[in-house]
Amino acid sequence: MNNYRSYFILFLTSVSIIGFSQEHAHWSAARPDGHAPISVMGDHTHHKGEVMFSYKYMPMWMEGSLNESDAVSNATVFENYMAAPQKMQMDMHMLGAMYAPSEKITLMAMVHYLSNSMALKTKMGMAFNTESKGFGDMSIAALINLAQLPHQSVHAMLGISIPTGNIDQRGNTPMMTNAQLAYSMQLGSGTWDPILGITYLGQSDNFSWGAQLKQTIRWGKNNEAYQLGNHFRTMGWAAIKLNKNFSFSGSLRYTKLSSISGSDKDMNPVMMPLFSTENSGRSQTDAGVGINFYIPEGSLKNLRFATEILLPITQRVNGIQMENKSLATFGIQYAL
Ligand SMILES: [Cu+2]
Repeated sequence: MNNYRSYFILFLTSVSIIGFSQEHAHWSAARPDGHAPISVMGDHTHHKGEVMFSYKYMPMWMEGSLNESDAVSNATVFENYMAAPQKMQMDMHMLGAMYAPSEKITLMAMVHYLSNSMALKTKMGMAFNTESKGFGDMSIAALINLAQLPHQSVHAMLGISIPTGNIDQRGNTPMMTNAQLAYSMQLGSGTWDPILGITYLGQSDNFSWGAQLKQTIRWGKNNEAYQLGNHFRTMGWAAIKLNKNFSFSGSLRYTKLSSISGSDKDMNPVMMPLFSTENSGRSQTDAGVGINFYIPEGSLKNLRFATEILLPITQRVNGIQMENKSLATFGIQYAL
């Protein structure tokens, strides 16, 4: 009991020393690990009057099919479907802007440009490709500072995804000309979707860490008569500051994507697995490593470059869906 009491007193003393003895005791973004791993959106807030622009390129690769969590062959897919997806690459380009009208609130806007390509094979052995590209859904959000503790901070995210992405992407296949492409090849949700999140950040002299919970809530049905599944993500990360320019990060991320409800009548579910909403919804855990580079002074002050790669450790899909292989993020950020 005595031990606990002395640890508690020691803890309180050190918190008070950290809390009251330092001039700049607040959490600070002005260091390489002052931003989370680059794949995390809305991780940081800005001081009043600050503006930041960012560009991120996020390619994602998929290959082969899973039945729940087991790999399945083309032959198995052909037992029930006319075609089987082989490989898919989804490239996302994101342009973002942030502006803080006050210390309490930072506003964010993001525009997405998507380019998707899927290689398939028919039951008869013919290989073919489908492609889609164009603007995806835009999003706007407010980040609200809830707490500024010594070297720690908490902020909430309140946002909305605006259905600017086209959901009538079509292409020619050996089975049909001008066929509606699969749900995952479409460029948006077709619905106005609220986004809610909360982020916690902490840092010491040479380390930083954080966690974020985020939920996209799909709202109503789109004009193709379906609704994408809710999208829940939670991630935790830790980074080591090597010097004033570089930091390395490690992260863990859990994603749960719920099933699609309703269905697009232009998609015949026996054509291929991804045309059936039974084959939608998945959960996945990823591990990531990243590097952040930051320029703290000079004419390029507040310019950042960062990259991160996330690899799935476990994934489980509903029915038969493609297997996720990896997600990379390359980003540039510049604050004025
Ligand atoms: Cu920013």
